[in-house]
Formats: sequence, C-alpha cells, structure tokens
Amino acid sequence: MPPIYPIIDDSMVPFGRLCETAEAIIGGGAEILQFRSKNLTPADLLAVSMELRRMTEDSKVLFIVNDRVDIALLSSADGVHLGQEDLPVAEARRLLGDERIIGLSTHSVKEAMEAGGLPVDYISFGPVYRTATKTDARSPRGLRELTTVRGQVGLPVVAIGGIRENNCRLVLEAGADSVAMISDILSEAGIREKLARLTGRSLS
Ligand code: 3NM
Repeated sequence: MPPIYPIIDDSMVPFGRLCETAEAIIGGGAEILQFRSKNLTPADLLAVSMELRRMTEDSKVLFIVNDRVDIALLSSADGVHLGQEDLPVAEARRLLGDERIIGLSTHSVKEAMEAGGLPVDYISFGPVYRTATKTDARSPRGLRELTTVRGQVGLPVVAIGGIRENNCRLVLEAGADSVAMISDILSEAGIREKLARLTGRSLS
C-alpha cells in the first residue's frame, strides 16, 4: 500500500477542475488515487472516472473508485473502496473478480477485525482525528485505537480522518500502512508541491 493515499472528493473541487487536480496529485508523485463523489450524476461520474483512469494509467498510478462497483468496472479502475453500507464485500468480489482491489471502511476495532475474514485487500480505519469532510463521521478514534487495529488485523490499514501534512508522520508511526487525505490536499493551491513533499518526490 503506498504510504500516501490522496482522495479527490467532488464536494471540495469544482466539476471543471477535477482533472487538473488529479494531474497535480499525479505530478506530485502519488502512487494511488481515489475518486469520491457523492454529487455527480452516474453519467458524469463515469465520464470523470474514465478520464481519471486514463490519466492514472499513463502514470502507473492505482485508481480506486469510491462506493460504486459498476463505475469501477466500466472505467477499468484498479479497484473500489466500499463503505459498511455499500454492496456486501463478497458480492462486490463476485462482480470484480480476484484481480481488482477492494478496500473497506471500518470505524471500530470490531469492524476492523470482522473485515479480516472478508475478501478485502485493505481496510481504512477512522476517523483518526476530527474531520469536517465526512458529514456523518463518527467521533475520532485516536492513535491508540489505530495501533490496536494494527495489532489485531493482518490486512494493510489505511488511516483516514483529519490527517494532514503536519500529523501524518505520527499516524504512520502509530502503525498505519498508509494515510488517506482529502481536505489537507485539496483545500489550498500548491497541490503538486504538497504531494511532492508528502511523497518525498523532488519536482523537476
Ligand atoms: N471517511 P479529511 S473520515 C471519507 O472515518 C472519510 O471512514 C472517514 O477527510 C472514515 O482528510 C473521511 O479531509 C473524511 O479529514 C476524510
């Protein structure tokens, strides 16, 4: 699992700037990119996903679609990230086959341990810190619970929720294999430079 896991959320990026945002994230050295949309029509969601697939493929970046197994398949994404209320993982796996990546959101030690018995490739765990990005996010779990999850679950753990450039090292040290970030990456100009600092990639 790449240590930095950027997510483009269409509630934070105007429709017309989704692709240039992806370009900056890829140009900064990201190795994985998730597209999360709660607002687009299925037609727009597919069109944007196909374009992001094209861009990520050219750069050998893994492309993950949030929630939507159909869009992941139609856009030839590398995988899908599912929430607890999305399609059951076993059914998603039937549609996606064995090669594609499935990630599953978890929000407690119990959910994380249950995921250990499911056909998923990684779990996310969060919110680690308070976040305003996910309106229905639970209360923060903190680093100690993250470390417990790390110790109990054999799958790669992607920490999420309130993670920023200035606290991501602590989260990785607490046991996360990867840190997912939305607002800290998307909320300011200089996305390419931020990614380059996070990934340790020097820009030419
Ligand atoms: N899932 P930011 S927290 C999409 O707890 C999402 O599963 C969460 O955004 C979870 O990096 C979250 O801006 C929002 O805090 C993360």
